[in-house]
Amino acid sequence: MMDNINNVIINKRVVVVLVFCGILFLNLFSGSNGDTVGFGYSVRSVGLDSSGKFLTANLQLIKASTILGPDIHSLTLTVSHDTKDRLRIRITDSETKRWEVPQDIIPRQIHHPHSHLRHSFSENHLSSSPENLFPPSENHLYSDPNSDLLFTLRNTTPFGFTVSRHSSGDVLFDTSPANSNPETFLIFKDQYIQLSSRLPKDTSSLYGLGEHTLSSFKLTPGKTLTLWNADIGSANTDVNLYGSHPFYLDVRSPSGNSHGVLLLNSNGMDIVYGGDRITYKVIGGVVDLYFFAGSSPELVMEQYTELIGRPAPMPYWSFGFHQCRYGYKDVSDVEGVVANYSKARIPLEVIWTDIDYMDAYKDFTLDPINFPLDKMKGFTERIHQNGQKYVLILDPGISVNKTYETYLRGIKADAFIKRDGIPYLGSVWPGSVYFPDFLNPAGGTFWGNEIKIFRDILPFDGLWLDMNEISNFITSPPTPSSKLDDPPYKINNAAIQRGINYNTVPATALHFGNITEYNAHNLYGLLEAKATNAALVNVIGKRPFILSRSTFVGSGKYTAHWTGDNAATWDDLAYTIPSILNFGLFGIPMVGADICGFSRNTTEELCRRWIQLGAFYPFARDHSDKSTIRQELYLWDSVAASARKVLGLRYRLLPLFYTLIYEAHKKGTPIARPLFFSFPQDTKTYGINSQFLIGRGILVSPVLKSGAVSVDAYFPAGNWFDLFNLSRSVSAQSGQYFKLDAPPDHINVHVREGNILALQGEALTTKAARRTPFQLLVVSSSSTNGTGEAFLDDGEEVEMGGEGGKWSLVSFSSSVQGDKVVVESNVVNAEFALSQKWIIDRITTIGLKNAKRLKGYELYTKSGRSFAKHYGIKTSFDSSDQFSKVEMEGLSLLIGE
Ligand code: MIG
Repeated sequence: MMDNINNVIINKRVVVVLVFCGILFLNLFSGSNGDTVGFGYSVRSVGLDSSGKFLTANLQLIKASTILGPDIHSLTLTVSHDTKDRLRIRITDSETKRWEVPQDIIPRQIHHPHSHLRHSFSENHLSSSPENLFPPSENHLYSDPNSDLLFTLRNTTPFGFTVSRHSSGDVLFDTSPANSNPETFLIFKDQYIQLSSRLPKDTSSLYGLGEHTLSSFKLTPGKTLTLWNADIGSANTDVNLYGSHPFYLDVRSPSGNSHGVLLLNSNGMDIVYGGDRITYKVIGGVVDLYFFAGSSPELVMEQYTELIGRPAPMPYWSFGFHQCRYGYKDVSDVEGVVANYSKARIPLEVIWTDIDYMDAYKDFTLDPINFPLDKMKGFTERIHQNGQKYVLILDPGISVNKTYETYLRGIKADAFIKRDGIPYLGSVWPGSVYFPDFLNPAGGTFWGNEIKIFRDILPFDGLWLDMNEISNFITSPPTPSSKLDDPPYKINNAAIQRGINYNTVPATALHFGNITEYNAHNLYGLLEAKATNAALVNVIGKRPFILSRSTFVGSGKYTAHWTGDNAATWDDLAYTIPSILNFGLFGIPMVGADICGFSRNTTEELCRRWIQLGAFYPFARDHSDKSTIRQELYLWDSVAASARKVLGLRYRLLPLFYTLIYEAHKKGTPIARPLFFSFPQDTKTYGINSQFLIGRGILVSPVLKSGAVSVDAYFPAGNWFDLFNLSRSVSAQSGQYFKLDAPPDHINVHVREGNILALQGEALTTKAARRTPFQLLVVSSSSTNGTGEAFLDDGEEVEMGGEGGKWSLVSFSSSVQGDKVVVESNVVNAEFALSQKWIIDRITTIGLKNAKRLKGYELYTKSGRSFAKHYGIKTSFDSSDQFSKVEMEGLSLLIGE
């Protein structure tokens, strides 16, 4: 009986929802005169531009529609093979210049919209026999002999194209109109652009398109992913958050061939992902699509960051452990935290202050009572004496206050965003504020100057940029005469089609050069980070460390990122893995989530599991909200003990983390990587959300559930060794799940055969850790040769691995030759490493198969055969596991040799 009643109620709900959807559909796609949102375009003429490099075509509107505004009648399509791995497709208004991401933000080739056609084909010719559009030889115009990407003009009426992979024939992107469904047509209006592609549902796995908190790293069908930078806590799943990254990685099974797709557009958009289709619905700008050929995920990242900018190098110290909290009361509160870390023997590298330090929340000021200058000076001095660092927060809003010098200088420089000819008045923590306009050169200069003045007073080491979406406590009413504040297509802002002006600077506000906030909104955080980065190079003269909440395509060139306001829940703990992996794909490899959770009260168990995982985030910071209980790691004995253990391993791995940011800076490869980066042909890795790799071969398998003391962890084929206890191993014949013990104090971290790690010793600061000898861990493999690298420099020179810089790169390799394991090293720029006198004092070789005993060893250097008499070398041989381990201690091999 009860069941029946429930059924009836549920059925009723379903009916109501369906009717509602029907109404929405009618409203959107059929106006009063029965027309639809659009009818698409037909191809008029095709040919090469005057330079002979671009394919260009003219597209004419088939029939006008008025829904979501009038259509643009004539479009120009340009296709170019920018590099052998990058294909670009651009579509814009043939007559009128439209907004695009400025060239100085992301430099790229100019596609002239009005280029002359060298060859052109008559309209009749086109529509009568589209297959024979080009004589076979001319067909090559769409391809490039060096490129694996192929553009095909597929349909002429309505227009549609495909991008395919030459080598495999795989269709990567297919905009052919389907079943006269207007949802699949190209629509191009001033404030609504629609582009839709078919996807092979069963063989394509998509990742990216952020920023969102999602429970699954692999995008799941049936989602609308909205991109509009907003101050929405990341504890909220599936909604637009602080940053916009219209980039996805598509991994095709079973080959593992991967490609990337970027829609370079800064306007607000909804991206509807249906599994078998992806549809962009954008409220401005142009279609500027980039395809990155891969075909490995790593190569996609290299190609993507070649366009958008390689990730910034990070100072060595930024890989230490960070502690922050919103609500530190005063200087002695903060100093107490630092002292307690030291007392508990838990590594603490960086201490942060949130907006509490400011005088009435004004940037570049100090609270005269709780954070007075003299005490802050003493505090930073002691911090620096300990070898520690100090980072503070800045919000973009400048308090409107005639006694505030920063404000007065900003007014004088005319540095603020305007509306109706005067600075736009927002409201944030200090009350009324103006926002610096970073599109205005004067805005950047003003900001940099304020940073300089403040840094001259207080020697902070890095800057934290919050609220830069821009977050605003008020929503200004729309300007009635403008369609910008309230555009015809409502993106799904905050999942409820909140207007785009909601709690931000209104779309009709103006930046320098009359650029509207409507167009530039999503760029603000990127521009603030860029200006701040330049300021820090100028003021400190060392490699900058910046942490920004809001990001856009290319932000990684200037800043690190944290995932914002998560909550202290087990679900939030799990979401941090997809979020961090996504930022790796966005070219922002230095990323972390607030360890132990930001909002809500954490618990001892959650905080313990969180530091176990967080110790392996590229950026590791404990941070919490003002209204929550304190959560510094020393507060619970079990958390403290776990922290010592896992941060101990992190600090031993510092040379690896640092080498990975070097690799990221040179090639765009993320630090924290999805398993498929190293195992693209293992399709079972495509759906993994709860494990990740550090670099190529370290697998982190955390506990993400309350009460759990074991973990079901997936291991791609190979032999894997517990990094805490080198003699515990997991052997996966093919990829398979293992149930591993995960007692309360333990996280499973394994290294795969074929890796060579240069480790250093544990210490309480990175500076102290860098003074310890190196230890080489060779994870021998009978099936693959081993490799490993260590990048070495002083950790803070502005350039990383630049020309004329003081750095060394050591490459290790190992191979099994008969009954020998041969380990070799090669050094580029040895001078720097030699000058530091860094030595390797121990070589541990694990993973030896069928070894009965160690017979001996020989040591050679490049200068010739020299049985360097390393007296006192202690060797030990251990065969207790299925594998054997050999240890050589007491060495003093120069790592630079
Ligand atoms: O309105 O500065 O995400 O990390 O502690 C909240 C106070 C402003 C939001 C940040 C958070 C920070 C907090 N900020």
